[in-house]
This record gives sequence, structure tokens and C-alpha cells, in this order.
Amino acid sequence: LTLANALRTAQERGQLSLMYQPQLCLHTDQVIGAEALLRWHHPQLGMVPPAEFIPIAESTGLIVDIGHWVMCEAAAQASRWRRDGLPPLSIAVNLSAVQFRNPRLSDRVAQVLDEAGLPAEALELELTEATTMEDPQKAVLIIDQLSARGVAMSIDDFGTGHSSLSYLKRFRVGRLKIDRSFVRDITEDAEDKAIVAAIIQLANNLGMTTIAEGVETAGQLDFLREQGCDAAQGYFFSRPLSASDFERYLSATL
Ligand code: G
Ligand code: G
Ligand code: MN
Ligand code: NA
Repeated sequence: LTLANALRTAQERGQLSLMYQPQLCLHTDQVIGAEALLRWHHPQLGMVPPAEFIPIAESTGLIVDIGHWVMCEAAAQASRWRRDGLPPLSIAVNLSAVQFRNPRLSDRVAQVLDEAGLPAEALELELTEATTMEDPQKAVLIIDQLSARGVAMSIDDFGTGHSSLSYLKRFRVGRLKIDRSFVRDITEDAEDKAIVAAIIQLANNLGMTTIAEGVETAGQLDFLREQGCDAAQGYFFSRPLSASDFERYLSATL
């Protein structure tokens, strides 16, 4: 059994699912959205971590169909939550570089939103720095197309790739996700403090908002608030949850 072959049938066999990690606004303390995170539960292998199977999905091209399924599933869930009267949440989906390169991406996204009955602003596509910097000139155009359709976008793992500041200002993305490697030691490490403070200022000066990932302690949260970070996600608030656990989490915080 190769992982690639098992992955080929994972979706049709119902082995894929999404978990939802709450995202909180640090100005209002309200849950404002969720990041959809893919899980693969294989009957023999158990839970296969995304760090293992996403690269295989990318190298085999399976990520195109899997990524499409993720977008449909996440959009449908967000739409159900709206219909059920939950506060309007935005749903963030991780986009692979392979999906990003697809010339029909913005049509596909529009179709997914249409089928789910979800407003474009409620979907956020997370692009990594590596994805955007593969071909930054082309990335500017693709981001403009998606942005023209009203889809929200963010740069994931910000600060870890090779982003060029001259491109950052040309990418019409709404927010930067501060990578959790910078957040981890933020209460002790003077350099991490400086980096995070600088990212928040840079984002604000370019008209973007920030969300910190991997927030695990009250101390980290205090520092982020002081610096004016807009939103956060991490184990301090909640681990990624199943859709029904997410609903319970949300009603407990209302
Ligand atoms: O929970 P966590 O282990 O889920 O995620 C590990 C990595 O896998 C993260 O970098 C995350 O961005 C990535 N990932 C999770 N879900 C998806 C997905 O649906 N598509 C892509 N391309 N990456 C994902
Ligand atoms: O790269 P991306 O941001 O898409 O990946 C999110 C990953 O971070 C997922 O694997 C998710 O499970 C994990 N994660 C989310 N919150 C925390 C946290 O507070 N601490 C740690 N260590 N990992 C987290
Ligand atoms: Mn992400
Ligand atoms: Na990240």
C-alpha cells in the first residue's frame, strides 16, 4: 500500500474530513471565523498528518480534486451556519500552490460560492508566501481576479517565506497571518517581540489586518493585544474542532 494510492480513493471512501479552528477578534473578543483544516483518517494507518499527505497530494496532482472538495465542504458548512442563524462567520481555506496556478481558479471559486449560496466576502483563501513568490507577477494578477470577485485573501505563515516587500504592497490581500514560530517565544524573546511588532505595523501601514496563529498562553495574547494585533487563533482559545463541536464552542462563547 502506497500512501499515494490510498490517498487516491480517500475522498470517495469518506476518509477525509474538515476540522474548524475558531478565530477571534481581539478588539471585541468575538469569534469571527474559522480556519478549515483537512484531516485524513485511514482505516489501517489511522490519522495521517497533513504534513505527510499534503506534499503527496501536491506531487501527484491529487490536491486539485482534494482542494476543490475542501473548498466546497467548507463553503457549504459556512453557509449552513448562516442559515441556522449563527453569527456571520468567515471561513478560511488553505490553498495549495498547485491550485493557485490553475488558470480557472477564480471561476472555480465563484462556482463553489454560488453552489453553496455563500457571499464571496465570507470565504478567505490562505496563500502562503512560497505560493505567491513562486511567480509574483502572476500572483498579482490572480489575486486581483479573486479580489474583484470579492473573495478575501490572506498570506499564511507570514515571515517564514521569501516575500518581497515590494510585492507585498501589490498583493491585494486583506490580512497577514503571523506565523506561529514568531508567536511561540513572544513573551521572552526580544527579537520575536520586535519581529511581531514590525509585522503588525507593516500590515497596518499597508492597509491590512493581522491574525496571529498558534496562540497558546494569556501572556502571548496580552503582548499581541498591546501591539494592536487584530485577531488570533490557537490552543489558548481552542484546538481545531469538528463542525458540531465548533457549534457548541460558539454557543458557549455567546
Ligand atoms: O492541523 P494542521 O496539522 O492541520 O495543518 C498542518 C498543515 O497542513 C498546515 O500548514 C496547513 O496549512 C496544511 N493544511 C491543512 N489543511 C489543508 C488544506 O485543506 N489544504 C492545504 N493545501 N493545506 C492544508
Ligand atoms: O500552516 P497553517 O497555519 O495552515 O497550519 C495550522 C496548523 O497549526 C495546524 O496544524 C493546526 O492544527 C496547528 N495549530 C493551531 N493552533 C495551534 C497552537 O496553538 N499551537 C500549535 N503548536 N499548533 C497549532
Ligand atoms: Mn493556514
Ligand atoms: Na500557518
